[in-house]
Amino acid sequence: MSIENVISRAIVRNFADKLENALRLDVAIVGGGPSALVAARDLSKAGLQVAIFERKLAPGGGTWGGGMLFNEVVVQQDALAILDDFGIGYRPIEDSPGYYTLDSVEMASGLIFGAVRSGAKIFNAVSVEDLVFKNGKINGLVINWTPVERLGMHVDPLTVIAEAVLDGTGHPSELMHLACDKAGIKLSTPTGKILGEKPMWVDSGEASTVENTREYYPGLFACGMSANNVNGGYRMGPIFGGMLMSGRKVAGLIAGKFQK
Ligand code: 48H
Repeated sequence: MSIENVISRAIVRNFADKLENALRLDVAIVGGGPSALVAARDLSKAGLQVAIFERKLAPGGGTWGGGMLFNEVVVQQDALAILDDFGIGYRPIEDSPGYYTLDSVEMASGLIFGAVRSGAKIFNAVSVEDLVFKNGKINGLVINWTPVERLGMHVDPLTVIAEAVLDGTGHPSELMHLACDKAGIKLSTPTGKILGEKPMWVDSGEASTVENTREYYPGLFACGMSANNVNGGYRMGPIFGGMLMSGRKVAGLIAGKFQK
């Protein structure tokens, strides 16, 4: 067999295996931002079968760009244990005890590597376009290639079945919108709907990101900025401790459901 065929066959076979194994999951995660990557690692380490579906070619979400494309981000003391778990470095900020800065490229790549190394599968360039919703229960996700979505091609999707789905789509809370708008789901918020993100207030936003991280309908969880948008929290700019801690919290909540 020619080397050209060897390469192509290996890729086709291994990708097909990977995708086939992800058609039934314990946890299907939408979006590969920092909160979702932490959740994916923790859930995989807890022995659950997990995959992330990420619209862009590069997972990592809003991590890469730091603050206004200055590729540094800030984390607070409470999140350092998570960075340590991933082997990601940081430096204290002079005169500001409890706050640290780190290279956003190291953070993005470290989180991705940690999630994949723990056993989570990441399907990049894949967009989640719908939920599987049967008899009032969320059963999984509807996926398609991002280029198909972007080019507006009329191509039917595939489906992934999962016990739990996690909205890690960041500011737009895409999965939660689908749940409300298409499935008619009432979320466990004061109005049953998405409350919407508030303007910048760093400390409040950091705290509420973690507080708002939870299950909003049986089997439907939100983390990171998505959770904050769903439950009306403030934004916080390029500080990422809340995102990391949100990922850890949601993994604990989801893993707890599987233990029951
Ligand atoms: C597949 C999708 C879909 C879809 C979206 O926004 P993210 O980085 O996620 P978080 O919440 O972990 O982190 C938020 C942080 O980056 C941030 O924006 C902060 C701290 N902002 C503060 C402020 O004040 O602005 O990543 C979400 C990911 C992205 O990579 C999207 O491409 C992806 O989700 N995504 N993937 N199918 N339907 N929708």
